[in-house]
Amino acid sequence: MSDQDDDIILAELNDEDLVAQMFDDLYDGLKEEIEDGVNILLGRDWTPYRVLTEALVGGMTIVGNDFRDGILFVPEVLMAANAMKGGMKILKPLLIATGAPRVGKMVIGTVKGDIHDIGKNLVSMMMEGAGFEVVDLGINNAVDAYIEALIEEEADILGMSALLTTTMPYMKVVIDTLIEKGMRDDYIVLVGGAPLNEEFGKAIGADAYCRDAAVAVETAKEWVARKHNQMAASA
Ligand code: B1M
Repeated sequence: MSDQDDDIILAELNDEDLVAQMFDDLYDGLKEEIEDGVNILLGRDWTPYRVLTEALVGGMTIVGNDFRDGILFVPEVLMAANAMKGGMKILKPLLIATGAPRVGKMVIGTVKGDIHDIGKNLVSMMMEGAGFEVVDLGINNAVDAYIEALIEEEADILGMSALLTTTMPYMKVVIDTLIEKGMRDDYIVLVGGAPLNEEFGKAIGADAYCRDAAVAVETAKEWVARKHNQMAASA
């Protein structure tokens, strides 16, 4: 960090400059600065959702692009991810504290072989904020972990996340196992992650592919309502 950066007082920056500085701080993996920035924006009446999407996800997109282009490497990206998690930790209770009634329960996890969890965590937070109960299985989940949790938790929704082209096919293994066990129709299956698309979601037999966390919430609400209507019609 340069001497000039040392002199920057985040609270004295206007919103636009503060967000730009937060992009730099996220890029540099400066967790404390990110936490300060989040608190300052919240103090300026930014909604938690706006802070999350504009300041944190915006910054992470730059990190992602430079990782892709070989400008950043794994250790730097880990530092950025750690800084992002610091910010998300502050926002989580605020996103959840909406007082929304419980609308359904989701078991979510990143698939076997994959340790990316930022997007999944974001989906969990947004789902909780929208009134869903979320059981987060973490990363690197084999099929048995999903199935045990679905049964034990009496969940309505299975959410799976994958960020690697090498791990996304594992989602089909999970769905095929649900079919083999005669359990597929008991759950709404939603999938997401940067390398996926609508076509892939359909091909593996998921109910829907969710482009981002906001779409995951809307899709989950839609499918839960649809399921309730079907149950009411057949009663
Ligand atoms: Co990794 N990584 N990484 N990485 N990493 C990617 C995914 C990559 C695209 C970067 C790149 O080259 N260009 C690339 C994958 C290439 C490919 O498969 N085609 C890649 C690679 C190659 C790797 C390693 C193999 C690198 C190596 O070791 N040589 C390695 C793999 C380790 C493993 O998993 N076995 C690896 C490791 C890592 C870190 C550990 C350093 C770190 C992860 C830290 C962590 O998650 N705790 C990391 C990171 C941070 C990334 C990038 C830069 C950012 C991912 C991220 O957090 N995005 C990523 C580049 C990129 O995506 N552009 C990259 C922000 C997040 C908010 O977005 O996760 O897309 P995203 O989630 C979104 C949506 O996709 C959707 O909603 C979310 C919120 O809006 N969504 C869902 C996601 N899951 C959902 C589930 C749902 C619904 C919606 O269920 C209902």
